[in-house]
Amino acid sequence: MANTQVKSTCISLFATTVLACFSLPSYAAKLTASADLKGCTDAGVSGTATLTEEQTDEGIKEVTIHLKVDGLSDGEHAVHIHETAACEPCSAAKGHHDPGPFGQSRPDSATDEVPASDINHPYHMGDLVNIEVKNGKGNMMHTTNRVTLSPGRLSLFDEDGSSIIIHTNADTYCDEESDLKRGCAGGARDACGIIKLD
Ligand SMILES: [Cu+2]
Repeated sequence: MANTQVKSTCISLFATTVLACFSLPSYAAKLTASADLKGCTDAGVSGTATLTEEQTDEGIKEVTIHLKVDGLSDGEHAVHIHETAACEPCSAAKGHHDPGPFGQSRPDSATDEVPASDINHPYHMGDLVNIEVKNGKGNMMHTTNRVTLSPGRLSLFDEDGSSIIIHTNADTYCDEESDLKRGCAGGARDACGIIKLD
């Protein structure tokens, strides 16, 4: 009797070990990156972003972005991944991450005399959702399959890297049929952080 019990315990332990071995690779495959954000004009603004890539059972790569920011004005602010790993000045981050081939990456035309005719917005690969700031604190969690951390056509780590930008105003998601309304992608830039692989 005692022997049988020991045997069945061993079998179930074995089964647990095998299951654990099979589920390990999905954890090991997680790729992570992060960014420290600083204010573009206000030194009182700071934030962090963490980015985690996971693969679905079908092999689709999804990146979950967790963004926290302190010191911005209350309300909604546009958030995008911009096309260059540079934040000094914040305009150095250039337009929105968009490997194309059809789009232009520059929808921010609040100060331009002629609006940019960038009809790809809000469908650039780097276009995210607004972050809401309450009592000076903002928190956003968003999952996208438009970008990857791993190598490939949608990778944020292309030859000139990428940055994350928080804008002064909300992204109204610009659904005009032709030229976009000036500033519909959030206008001026409030905070920027270069995205780096962990
Ligand atoms: Cu932007």
